[in-house]
Amino acid sequence: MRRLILLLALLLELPSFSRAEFPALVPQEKPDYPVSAAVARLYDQWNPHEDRGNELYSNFKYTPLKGLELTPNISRRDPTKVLLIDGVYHVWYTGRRSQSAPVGVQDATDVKPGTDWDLADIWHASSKDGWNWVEDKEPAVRRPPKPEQGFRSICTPGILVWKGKYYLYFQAYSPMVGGQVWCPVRVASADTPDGPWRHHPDPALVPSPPGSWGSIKINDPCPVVHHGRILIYYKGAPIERGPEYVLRMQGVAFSDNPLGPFEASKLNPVINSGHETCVFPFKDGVAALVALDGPEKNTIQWSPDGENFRVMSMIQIPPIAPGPYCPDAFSDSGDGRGFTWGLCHINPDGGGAANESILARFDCDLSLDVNRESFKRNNLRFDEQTYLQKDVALPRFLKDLILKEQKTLDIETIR
Ligand code: AAL
Repeated sequence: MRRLILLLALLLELPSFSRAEFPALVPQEKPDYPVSAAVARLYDQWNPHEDRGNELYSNFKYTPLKGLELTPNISRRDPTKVLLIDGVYHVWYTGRRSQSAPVGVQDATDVKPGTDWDLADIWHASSKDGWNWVEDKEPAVRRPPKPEQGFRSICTPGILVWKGKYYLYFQAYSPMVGGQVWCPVRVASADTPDGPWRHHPDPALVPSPPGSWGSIKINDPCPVVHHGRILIYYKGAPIERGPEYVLRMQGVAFSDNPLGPFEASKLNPVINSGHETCVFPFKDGVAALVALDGPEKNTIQWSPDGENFRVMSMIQIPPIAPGPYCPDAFSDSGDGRGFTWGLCHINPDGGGAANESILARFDCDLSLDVNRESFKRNNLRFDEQTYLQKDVALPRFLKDLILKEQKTLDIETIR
């Protein structure tokens, strides 16, 4: 009898032994037996099928634009979202045509730009196919006359279509660009994508109160429409600088009038990382591509209400300053479909504020309407040139420092 009871007990135990090994066929539901913290995260935070099953994960593949190639002393950067109106694609961007390349903020003059986005206007280009582009002969929106805010440079536009009219929001600098200078966002409007554009006298967004996170600059205005309201996302910067202060975070402001006033979210900043903004409707919420800076750099995030975001994926080589072609950015359908391509900028010599930029096209799969397996891949690997390029290869001064520290840091493995 005792033997029988023991055998029964063993048999009852058996299933739990077999359950204890995590199966090769990944369970769709979170297992109800104990799992490690990492496996729990696969279900609680990620997706049991990793990035393959994640609509907000993608790689990005780049193509130079025909018609907007690099030309000395001409810079094009920070494109808006791309619109498709009556069969023609439209984009607006920071355009600089100056006598010289940027010379740095200290040496800037009335005709020599300090940074890549100094002495700039808002330019417009159009395309029939999204690959070949034609730039207008003149800027779409010119700097306003002195002493109006923005007489030195207007740059980094964001486009909104609202009730059949077009609105461009942009950074407005006067007198200087670069460093800790006052930068509100101005707005110009037009009845058609080809203009003419009218400057509105009042700023659409101004920096936040002294002592707060965005007290000197509001950058990268990025409008979307969600739940009947206009939301403008932006990067803020405080006047104070130093390791204890906010470097780069993003906030949002709401209005039902494109000319404002916009009311800043009480929860700002709503994104703790990122550099240029890129926000788009996704399902019934709002998604953001967050790149370059901060602890959540190079992620895609999603929020049901536009104010409370969570990380949905981690991405590699994200587009810089992306302006996606996102047809439902302003339709407020409650069912945002995402996007498959857009424009971004590249610094041909690797970056920095004093270098010229070109616009480029990126393709991806951040769309609910396609399934492009090659864009869902992991394990991207790069060639020798990538690792040994400027800014990635170890520079001489760091090698000297490392050699000095090596004397005390590299101690015997076995002592
Ligand atoms: C960009 C944007 C803003 C910054 C500068 C010009 O890529 O983040 O516009 O001010 O760089």
